[in-house]
Amino acid sequence: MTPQARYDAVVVGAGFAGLYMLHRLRGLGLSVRVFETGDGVGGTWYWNRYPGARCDVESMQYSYSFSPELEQEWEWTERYPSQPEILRYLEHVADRFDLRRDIRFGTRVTRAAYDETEHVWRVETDRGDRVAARHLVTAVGCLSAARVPDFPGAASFRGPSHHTGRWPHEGVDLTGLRVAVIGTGSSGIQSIPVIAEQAAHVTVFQRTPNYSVPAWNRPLEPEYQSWVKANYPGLRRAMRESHTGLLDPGNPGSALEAGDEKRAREFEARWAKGGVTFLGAYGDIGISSEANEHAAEFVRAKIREIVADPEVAEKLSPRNHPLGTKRICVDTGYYATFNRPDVTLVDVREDPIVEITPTGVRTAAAEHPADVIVYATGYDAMTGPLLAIDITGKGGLSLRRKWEAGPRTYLGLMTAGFPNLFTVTGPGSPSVLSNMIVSIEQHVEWIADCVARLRAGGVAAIDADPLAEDAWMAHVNEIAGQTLFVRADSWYLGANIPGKPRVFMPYVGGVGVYREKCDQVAAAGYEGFVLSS
Ligand code: NA7
Repeated sequence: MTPQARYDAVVVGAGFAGLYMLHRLRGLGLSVRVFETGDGVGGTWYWNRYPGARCDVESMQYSYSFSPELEQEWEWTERYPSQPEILRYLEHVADRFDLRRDIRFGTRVTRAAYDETEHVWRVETDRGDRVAARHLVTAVGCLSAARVPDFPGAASFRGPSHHTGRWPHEGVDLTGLRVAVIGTGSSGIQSIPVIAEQAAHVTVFQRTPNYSVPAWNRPLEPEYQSWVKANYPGLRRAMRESHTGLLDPGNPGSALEAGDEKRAREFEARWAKGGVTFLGAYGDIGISSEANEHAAEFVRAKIREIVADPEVAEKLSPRNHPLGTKRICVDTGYYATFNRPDVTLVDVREDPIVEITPTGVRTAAAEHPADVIVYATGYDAMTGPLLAIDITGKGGLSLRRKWEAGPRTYLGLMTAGFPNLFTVTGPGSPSVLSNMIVSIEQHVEWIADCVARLRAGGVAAIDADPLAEDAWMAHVNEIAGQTLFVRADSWYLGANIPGKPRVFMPYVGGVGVYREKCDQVAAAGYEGFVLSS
């Protein structure tokens, strides 16, 4: 038997989080092994190669801040970065910081078990690796467990079918084909206009219409890029202290107190600017149904303005959830695409999908022929990628068991009973409600500092105190309950996965407030954690 390789730390995943985690831990002089399922770096941006894939956070804000040199040398080309550009950026980062030599690609971690006698994690992979490490960091992404619904007959379909998050690397030529797209979240909304340009016909199967705001994407103005680069330190600080990790601080005023005219002006200005900061028009949009309805109706009016057929416009108009309670989408020509004669919208609440046939999609009312099916059907968000690994902590406690009724963490960083296991942007942290890069950097830096202090102090293990975890979970739930978020059947709540517990997973308190809390905990000698030598 070969002796088990030993590392100071194992990191799972080589996306934005895993790459930076590796860099920081290596900077502390630790031996680190990263395991990555993909054959290259990039995580989300390695997998999501569907037509039109683009980030909805602006380029100048969707980048690492840890290296001023990197920040200055990288040139973004568009207001919103496309998937290929983000992937190029991450490949550059991997090369620049010589990260690849510690990453094992094409390797999925299948199991991780905590060995209490030695205070190490024993990690296994699908390639037969057996390694041990004092610290285990999951950097597995929040939207990486792709989900294809279990439609009857799906296997009988004769043509190719692709989930947007598992798009073939060589691309898919849709020229002249009939394409069925199922799902109208961000991935559907971004890809449908691009697919429609190529395909002979597109049939869009929509279960829930979403609110979408124009991106007004364009080449990045060189003057703007230079200005941001010259002012990065202050701008990054503002992002870290903000609510969402974005530069737009949002208007704290009330939509209810603003008169009709002022409100319309504010919404128009934000629509004209484009992007997710539409949500920041008024401070009460996220908490008052009445305030929210003003913003929602503004978007519906825009849909009616853009879409020529009033019946189609009505079908595209979201009415069953408040604006922003499912992730708001940012599009390029989405609504206008439905004015094309070769694009058909099917409302599957009215006319449900019955089965996939060898030649298309059959709904209760009709057969929709298709040569290709695109599943833009989303992810088992946040917990999916973690629970895909068989993780067992102290006393053989399995994470799947512990989280049966929903994820439980202290600060979204650790879960009691699983010592030395850290989760980057895990449930219970701002994570998907924020600019992910800001949240990733904050977690990575907190974890690296923690590991350094534990090692310096001869501490063998850190674990969350169950009481601190209970209190944190109560707080996470309480503040989510004060918002409209809990009113939508969203993936934030696990509602898109049949049987998944309905628990609001991310922390809505804001990245600035959250960072302060994490820093206070560390400054107080890791309050709420149990340290053992
Ligand atoms: P999303 O946002 O989860 O969207 C998935 C879409 O697929 C959504 O419209 C779903 O409708 C639809 N869906 C899921 N299951 C079905 C079935 N069974 N039948 C019909 N339609 C279905 O995933 P995306 O990939 O678009 O975006 C993920 C995130 O990436 C996004 O939020 C950004 O953060 C970036 P539903 O709304 O559940 O009724």
